[in-house]
Amino acid sequence: MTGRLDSVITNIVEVFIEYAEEEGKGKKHKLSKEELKSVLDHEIQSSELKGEINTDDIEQAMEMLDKNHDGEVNFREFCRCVCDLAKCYYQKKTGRGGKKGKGNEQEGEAAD
Ligand SMILES: [Ca+2]
Ligand SMILES: [Ca+2]
Repeated sequence: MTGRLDSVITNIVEVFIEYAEEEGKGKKHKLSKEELKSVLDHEIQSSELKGEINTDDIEQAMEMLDKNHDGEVNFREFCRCVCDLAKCYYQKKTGRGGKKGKGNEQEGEAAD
């Protein structure tokens, strides 16, 4: 038996590994700009989520995700990206946690 979260978690890891190794250039355990574009283009298909990340401007997406500014997206940064998308989707679905802080951490439990 595989639970839904089992699939989510294994998929996140497998997708990251698969794309991080894709081009053989840059670091194997990180996503280069090209690899990031590739993963976003191929592995995000719903228009709702696509709207959250602009892959036409991959420079900007990279800047947003590359928290430690080494020019690549590591697994931690990738997880944050997936998590942010999940939060966006949650907000859209439930209308909760409205404010969309760009980049800055805010755990939305404040005055609702
Ligand atoms: Ca790579
Ligand atoms: Ca980075």
